Amino acid sequence: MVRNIDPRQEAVREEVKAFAEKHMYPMSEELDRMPEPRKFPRELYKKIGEAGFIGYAMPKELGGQGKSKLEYITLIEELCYHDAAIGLLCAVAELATFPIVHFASEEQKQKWVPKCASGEIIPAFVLTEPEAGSDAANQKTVAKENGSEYVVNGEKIFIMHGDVAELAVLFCKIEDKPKLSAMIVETDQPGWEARTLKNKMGMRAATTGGIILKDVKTPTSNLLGEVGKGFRYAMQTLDSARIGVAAQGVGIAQRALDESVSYAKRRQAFGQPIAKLQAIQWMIADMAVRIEAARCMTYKAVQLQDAGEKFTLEASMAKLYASEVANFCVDKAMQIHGGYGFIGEFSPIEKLYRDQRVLEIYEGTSEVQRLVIAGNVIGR
Ligand code: COS
Repeated sequence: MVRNIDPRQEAVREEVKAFAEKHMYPMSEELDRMPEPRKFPRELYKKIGEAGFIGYAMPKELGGQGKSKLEYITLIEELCYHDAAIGLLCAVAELATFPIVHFASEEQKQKWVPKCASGEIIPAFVLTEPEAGSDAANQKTVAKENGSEYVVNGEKIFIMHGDVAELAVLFCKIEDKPKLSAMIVETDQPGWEARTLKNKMGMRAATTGGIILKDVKTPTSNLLGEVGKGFRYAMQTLDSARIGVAAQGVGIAQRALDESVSYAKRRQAFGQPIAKLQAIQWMIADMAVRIEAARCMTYKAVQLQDAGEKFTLEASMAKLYASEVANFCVDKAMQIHGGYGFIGEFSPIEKLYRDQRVLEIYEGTSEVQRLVIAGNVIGR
């Protein structure tokens, strides 16, 4: 049972449920089991855009729905309850568009945000490199200024939607400047070579790309904000996106709990439903308590964000905790379901198990969250 902290959340849940029944469940298995080479689900992405979900938290004047971040986080939680990989399609669009909404010039915003919000174009947040994951500032990708253009060379990896994105918010160094900068790149430029990474464990509906940049050109007018502020923009974007990952965790964990309760009431052993067994009840109770705590932390972080207050610490705490809770709950759900959990044809538990694992890795590993938390608690 999910208790809302704001009446607007119920409307979001209803809206998502209706969408999920019509558009997500019919596609869910096909997208998860699609053989390699995997294809990005453009048709579904378009439908998500038409439903207004991609631009949910983006400003109305830029073609978004102008919803509060709390409503957006509820959207992600609820989408991920039904299918986390499909929910991720939305979360990635928000992650990639956030730096444009918040740090771009008015002209840049008008040019790109409405197209991202509607789902007409797919944006990607292009930060991680083969040797710069957690150590995000240590980038090797370099842009050289040549008249009115930047010429970019480098390599990026693990970029969500990077294989299909039409627009990239790219982080790199500009020549000899020591600090990162951010720029917008239209990916139809010669030298932009993107591929879909293969054999992903989970979250398969949302594809992941590897990108090589060979003399890729972008106008200097596509610089985002100021030279040298890229790392700060990336961190502020990730602060926001980490609440989204927490919401993914809450949605997945709640699904694992609901599936477990329903199964435990149906499944008979030793002459009674296993829900009557204390061993099962304790697992259900441990799941329920953790989900409640993760949900409270997630909503607190996003309420701070909506209030315009600093929320770096709370976002990291929520992301760390909710992703660990998702892992815990899915593992317990697997134990409760036994063989019916381990074999994918019988229940969604096997998919939940694969989908949740990346939450402790992307948008800052659990170890990075602990660094951020300790840095905020202890001080520098
Ligand atoms: N908001 C605004 N500014 C921030 C910030 C935040 N949340 N966090 C750091 N900054 C700023 C600092 O104020 C500092 O600014 P100045 O250079 O002007 O002083 C600068 O960024 C560097 O800060 P800091 O020294 O804390 O950075 P570190 O290199 O120590 O950061 C971690 C280390 C590990 C926290 C950071 O690199 C990180 O989050 N890594 C993970 C990256 C990630 O999530 N990757 C996933 C990619 S997306 S799937």
